[in-house]
Order: sequence, then structure tokens, then C-alpha cells
Amino acid sequence: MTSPRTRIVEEILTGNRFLLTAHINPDGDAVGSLVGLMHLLKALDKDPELVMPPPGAPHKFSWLDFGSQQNSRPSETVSCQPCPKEVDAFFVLDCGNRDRVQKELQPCFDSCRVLNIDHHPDNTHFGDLNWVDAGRSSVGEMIALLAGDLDVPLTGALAEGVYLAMVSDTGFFSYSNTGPETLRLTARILENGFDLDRLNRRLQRQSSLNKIHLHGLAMSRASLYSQGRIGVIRADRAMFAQTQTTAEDFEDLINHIRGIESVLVAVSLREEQEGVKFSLRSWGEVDVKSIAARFKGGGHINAAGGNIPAPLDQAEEQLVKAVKERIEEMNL
Ligand SMILES: [Mn+2]
Repeated sequence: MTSPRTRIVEEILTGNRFLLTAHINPDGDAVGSLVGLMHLLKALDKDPELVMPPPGAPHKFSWLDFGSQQNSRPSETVSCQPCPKEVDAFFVLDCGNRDRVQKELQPCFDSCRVLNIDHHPDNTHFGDLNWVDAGRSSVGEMIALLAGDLDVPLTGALAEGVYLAMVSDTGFFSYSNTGPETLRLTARILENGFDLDRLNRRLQRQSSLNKIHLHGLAMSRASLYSQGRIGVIRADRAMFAQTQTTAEDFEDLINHIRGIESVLVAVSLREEQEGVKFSLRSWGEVDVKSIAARFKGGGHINAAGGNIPAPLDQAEEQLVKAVKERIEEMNL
């Protein structure tokens, strides 16, 4: 039987017009793999249309080549019923189930041929064709493999998208999902003359004094539970108001908590208009995806998240309890 990867290659070769999207609240892998696939299709003289999921590409990725300004913004006016254009296939990237696709595109699941490229272990195989490989670091890595299959060199905006996707999901090649192929593909990108310094400067020079102040506030209030095995960092809405920051400024903080010597599972909680958004990070064997699943969330073994419709204190209590049960079950 032909592998899904080979069949995706065939779909690309035989089709012409493609619609591309990824999961809502797009992260570095979603945005990078979308931009990468768009440039891969353009290199093959195809006609891709990128529909950036709401709330649009994070500002910190604004330097990417989105093809047009429009492509970096959320496309809330897009509609697929009746399908406005003849589309040969609808690519859904980095997305484990169709509920994570914006509602305006839901009709596309009936009217288009759906090609799902993803690496979430809990993927529901909602596409007409699903290339799902939980062993891949990122969807960006899978787009890079497609480029190889299609003899398109990993250069320019394609390479930038793929690189962004891979470093985002691997914590700059430090998480355990970093595979030999991730590094081989990165080596190929570098061999092709990629300007690593320029790109890393764009990626890492993103801070502001306000953001540092938010981090200071949140870090000064971080706490440990369960003999230091669980670390928690949280931000309520007052902290964002006080430091004039946004949700995006709170992102990478969880990794500082994960770096505490005794911590097995790091928890971050962010108060939203309604309820709390949480993230979980772990080391090695501790499967935080299953903990997130108890709150209808999802993700990967060492990185997962979701939402809890409760006040901040209650959400923290529920999560800490769930994490504690999990690590006790494992005798850690
Ligand atoms: Mn991903």
C-alpha cells in the first residue's frame, strides 16, 4: 500500500489550487509549516491560498514571508459554502481534530478533499487522507520531507518557515522529540546558505521591558507543590493590566519552572475573560497529554495544554491534584 506521505506528494503533483490552514491560536509550528507549505507549492507553480487561523499569526513572527499582508491576519470572512473557488485539496496542518479548525472553515470538511498533515498522537484522522506521524518533531519537519520528495531545495522563505516550525516545537532542538531527521534537515538548510544569525536574532530579540516586568511579577510568585515535583507559574488579568502586556508575553515562562531542579511537571495558568488557559511541560516519562485530556485538552507527551472553565485558584487546585495523582501512580 502506498504510504500517506507518498499519496500527499501525488496530490500535490496532480492538483493546482490548494487551501491551507492550521489549528486556531497558531503557534510557531502552525505558522511556520503553513508558510513553508505555501512556498513549497509556489515553487512548484501551484496556486496555494493560506488562511491564517484566528487570532492571526503572532506579532513575533511578522518577519516571515506570508506572500501577502493578508495572509498573516485571521481570515474570519472566509467561507467555503458554496466553495468560492475550485479547490483541489484543503490542507489542515498541525491539527489533531477538526474542532481546532476555525468555524468559518468547517463547511470545507464537506465540500473539499481534506489532507491532514500532523504529529499529534491523539489525532482523530478526520481528513480524507491523513499523514500523521507522532514520531516527527513538528509538522515543519514533515513539510521539509515533502520538499525533499518533490526535489524542491530548502531555501528562502520555505526554509525559514520550516526552521521556525522545528525550533518552536523542539525548544531549539532540546526536547526529546528532536530526532536525527530533524537535525539532518536542519543541516541541509544550513548547507543551502541559511543565515542562522539573522533568523535567530529575529526570533530571540522579541522582548520588551513590559514583558520582563510581567515575568518578574509572575516568577516572584511561582510556587512548588508535592515535595517540589510540581512547579506552578500563573498570571491573573491584573498582572497583564499592571504591566501593559498580553497573553503572548506570558508564553515561554513555563520553561523556567521546568528548569527547577526538583520539578517533574511544570504548570502554567493564565486567567482569561472566561476560565483559565493552562500548559503543562514535563521531563521524560511523565505523560502530561493524559493529564490535559482529563480537562478535555491535548498535546504531546511532554507538552500539553487546554482550558478549564473555573476561577484561577480552583483551576490551579484541580490541575495540581491531577498532576499529583499521575506522578504518584508512576511512583515518581
Ligand atoms: Mn506542532
